Amino acid sequence: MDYTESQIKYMKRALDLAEKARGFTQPNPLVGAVIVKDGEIVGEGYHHRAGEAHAEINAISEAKSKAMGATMYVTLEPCAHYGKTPPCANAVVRAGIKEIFIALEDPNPKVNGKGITILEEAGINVHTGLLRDEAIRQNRVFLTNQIKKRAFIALKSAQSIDGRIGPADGRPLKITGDASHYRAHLLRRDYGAVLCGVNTLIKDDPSLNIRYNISHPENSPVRIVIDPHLRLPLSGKIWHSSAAPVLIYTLGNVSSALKKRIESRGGHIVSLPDKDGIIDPLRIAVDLLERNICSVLIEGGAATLTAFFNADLWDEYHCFIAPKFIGANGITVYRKSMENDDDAVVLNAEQSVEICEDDIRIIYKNRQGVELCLPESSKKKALSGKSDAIHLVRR
Ligand code: AOF
Ligand code: ZN
Repeated sequence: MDYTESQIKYMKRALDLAEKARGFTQPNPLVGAVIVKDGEIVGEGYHHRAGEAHAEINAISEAKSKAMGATMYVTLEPCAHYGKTPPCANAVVRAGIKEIFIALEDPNPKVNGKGITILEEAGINVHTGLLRDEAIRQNRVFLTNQIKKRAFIALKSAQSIDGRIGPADGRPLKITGDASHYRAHLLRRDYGAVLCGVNTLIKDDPSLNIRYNISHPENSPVRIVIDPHLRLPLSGKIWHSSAAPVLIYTLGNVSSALKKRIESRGGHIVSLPDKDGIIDPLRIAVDLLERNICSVLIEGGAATLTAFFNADLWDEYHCFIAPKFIGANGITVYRKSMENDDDAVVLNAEQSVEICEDDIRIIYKNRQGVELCLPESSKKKALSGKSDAIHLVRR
């Protein structure tokens, strides 16, 4: 279907409204709604946080009786279930909406087309797919949680132009500049947790918090360490800042004395089973979602990033590149050796290449993204392998 400029404009407005609540709605999606009558917006709303009213309800309460005979633009299929709030699809029918544009179907099994059926059976003219790709991108965390039943995983590295994240002896070295550093802290705000491996914790002594006064006081990301043999020092910076809880994934049993010492510092230990000598990244990703941590930013080091690349357990990769060579004896981001040509890990560039003063940031996305699990129209586009920006690597 071809959409008019004003239809696109109203759906963009709905997406912008939804965006206002970023960081506050999890585990729920970001949703925005706009009601238009005689070429004028008569009601707008968005979902502010989990447990509160859904977007459509907020828009309908603003439009009041003007919703009768009007058109609604909503970024996600109206829900069909009694959850923390009653079904939006019924409220849309009751309000007298005559036509509705929906950007994306809701894959939540409680909804999954049932909302659209309610609207159609009530005689509403329903169109789905307007700005669908934008809606998929906006709700990639929610979609990953619903479809893949695990936390959304973003990887991040700061590296030299020759792909090194540090010198051979492992001593910390500032690779990227201040602008990238600031950008990386902004990035942390978008995730439910920030994670690193124990080697990075020992070598770099990170706080894993958000600095520059840019955090939302209510939702600092949980700090997570993967530490199979509980080697983490009990004196590091991570224990000094009380920004957010510290979660430690380890293997096997933990002595009760050590457990007590960690817990007395505010840490929480989660033991997971061994898989080929490491903690299975998938178990971590599933466990995170079970704890209502819907997304995680994994910041290194090389062993941790490689484990997630190898398990193909990542959704997005933020690669900051500084204009420096560190040299052939530096540590590479990806540690596995290639045995034959097919072993190459191939990434798709996504959206944009951002300049951070002297550095650049490229966002890559996994070729097996959630788009592939969604209905036919978006599937075709995803399979074509094209992205909106520069396609850096092609097979
Ligand atoms: C909508 N509009 O604004 C949102 C929807 O626990 P509840 O009752 O808030 O339901 C949460 C589920 O409802 C969530 O998993 C998703 O499927 C849908 N969210 N639906 O029509 C909204 N936030
Ligand atoms: Zn709803």
